Amino acid sequence: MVGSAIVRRLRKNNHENLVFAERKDLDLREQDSVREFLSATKPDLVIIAAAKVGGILANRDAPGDFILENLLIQTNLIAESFRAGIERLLFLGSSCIYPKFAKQPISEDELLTGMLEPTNESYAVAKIAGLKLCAALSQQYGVDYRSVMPTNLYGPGDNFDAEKSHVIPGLIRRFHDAVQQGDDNVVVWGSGNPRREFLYVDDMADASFHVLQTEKDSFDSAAGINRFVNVGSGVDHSIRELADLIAKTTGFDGKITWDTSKPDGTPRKLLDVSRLESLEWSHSTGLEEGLSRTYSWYTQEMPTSVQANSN
Ligand code: GFB
Repeated sequence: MVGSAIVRRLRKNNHENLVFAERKDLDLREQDSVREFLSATKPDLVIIAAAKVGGILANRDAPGDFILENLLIQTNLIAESFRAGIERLLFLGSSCIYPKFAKQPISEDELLTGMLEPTNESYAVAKIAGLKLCAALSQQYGVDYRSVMPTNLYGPGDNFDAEKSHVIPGLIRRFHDAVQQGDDNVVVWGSGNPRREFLYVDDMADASFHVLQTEKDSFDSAAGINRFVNVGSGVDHSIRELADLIAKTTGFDGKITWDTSKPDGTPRKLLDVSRLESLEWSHSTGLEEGLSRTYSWYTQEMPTSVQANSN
């Protein structure tokens, strides 16, 4: 989802000289394959949008896969870029790097100040290692490896699996199916009380592009020693509010039942985006508009075979 959005954004600026690898063509978990790919394509700049991602249940149930695959993907790309003499790199992390009870809104200085949320500790540890690796290589060897920490992302190209996905695609899928099948009840996980900040994926791509365009001195003075900035909208919503908005977007007017046997996860995750604002970037797509665009994509462009099989 994010990689495709970044490619769209780069093409909008007439950057046609792009090389990218899709999962079927290059296994980023294989160090030799990554080395061969970089040596054959010789990029000036590497953007790491690839990761093993999933929603709260996928993370909770497969901690081994989440830590192992993410460490392999990012370490192979960062280490092999460094070995190949590539001076510039952008690593995409996640707002789950912060402590479960971080002070809200969460500033970059909250990193490593407390215990992580247990449901996504493996993923978070991998992402922390990735940003630290970029920062340490930059500090020691003078390369320019930057990181961005996005809040919860959504949009076209997302994974709409009913169980393993994040909350927005999971609920779009379930509410849409209920409307199609004439069901008057949809089950939503948890208590409805957790609060999350959501960012439309094309805004994330725009922010990534903006961070890459920023002069090194300006980036360094905003991002500090760990060389990363938060990317978010600065606005959060309860899951209850989100479920109501998705019901409205999909035309569902039945009942919502809360399954409190499912985990809530972090109580609140709202990023402090003042560092990015100091670099003169802010988001442009509000949640209602982003949901409506995502739902249009889901109903019009996502192949029906995938819609039918993605559970
Ligand atoms: O999107 P989600 O899985 O992300 O869940 P996290 C957000 C909240 O929505 C949780 C609730 O409180 C869920 O219990 N929720 C309600 C649902 N219904 C659903 C549903 O049908 N599907 C899902 N997925 N949630 C993930 C991390 O945490 O966020 C990842 O596990 C990553 O590692 C990602 O960082 C951005 O914010 O809880």
